[in-house]
Amino acid sequence: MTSKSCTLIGAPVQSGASQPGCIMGPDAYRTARLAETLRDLGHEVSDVGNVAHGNPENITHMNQAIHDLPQTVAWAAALEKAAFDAAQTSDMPIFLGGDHSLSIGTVPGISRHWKKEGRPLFVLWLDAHPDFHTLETTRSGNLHGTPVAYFSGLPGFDVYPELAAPVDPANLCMLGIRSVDPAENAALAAKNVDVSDMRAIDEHGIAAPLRAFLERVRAANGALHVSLDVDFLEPSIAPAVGTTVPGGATFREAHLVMEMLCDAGLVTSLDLVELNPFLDERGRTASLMVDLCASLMGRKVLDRPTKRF
Ligand code: NNH
Ligand code: MN
Ligand code: MN
Ligand code: MN
Repeated sequence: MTSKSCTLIGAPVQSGASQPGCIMGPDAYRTARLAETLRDLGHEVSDVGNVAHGNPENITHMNQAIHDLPQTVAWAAALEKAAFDAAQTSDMPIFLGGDHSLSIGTVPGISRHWKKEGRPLFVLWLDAHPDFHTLETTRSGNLHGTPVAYFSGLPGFDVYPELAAPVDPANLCMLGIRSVDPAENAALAAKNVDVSDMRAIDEHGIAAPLRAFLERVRAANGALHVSLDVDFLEPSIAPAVGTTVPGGATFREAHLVMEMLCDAGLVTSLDLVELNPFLDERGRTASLMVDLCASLMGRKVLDRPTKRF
């Protein structure tokens, strides 16, 4: 792949998850040598450090289950700006999470940039969960369950920042889904979202739905944001996540997705989310996420280095 300018942006968000630990995510990726790995592939990499948020405002919502709303909204505002700014200057902003509530900021910032450039944004959501709750429907109150409903323009998000450029639900593709709450299921059906759950992937393979989606992105001259949740992966290969669900993507399925994305050359930004290093085993999940990133950015199977640790 041609050399890209990559910007690493730390987003140590954990207010959207039920248990602490994602705050350590960005430094785990640094420790696992993400920047050096991308440089070895010929890319120009700058690590701009971690984003910080402003003072949280006193925001409330009538759904009493919701927790940490003010802090999550403060993160969203800061990350929306960081994402918009990074997209002006970088071929490939890469957000180092942090729980998935960081996408409440990153995707809207990226989509504001592409609206200005006159290109539609498409989003590939690699996750066990669709994260399609509204503030009314979430029962857990964990706001990492809400980003896709919000940036797709569903109603009921008045307390989140105003969206400059909602993502058309027709421009979404979800792969790996296997834990869906009833209200999410109804909303996904109502918006006709392209969801390939694990049962469909078992039957048809992971390449077929991805290939069809990439053809749609290309036909529309779209930009493509990829949001990779650690729990997309089978827990036995990726234990460092608070919400493991059995039956996830295998090592090869996950690498194949990244290799096909690399070949398509359409990806313009990336979230790496939900890594909880407190739950990891000797850094293996962080290292796997770095290796998946390497496949996305041009490493071929035959170029994989022999592991020395
Ligand atoms: N749907 C569940 C909830 O709203 C799970 C969300 N958890 C995630 N999402 N890890 O990716 O709480
Ligand atoms: Mn909390
Ligand atoms: Mn998620
Ligand atoms: Mn998930």
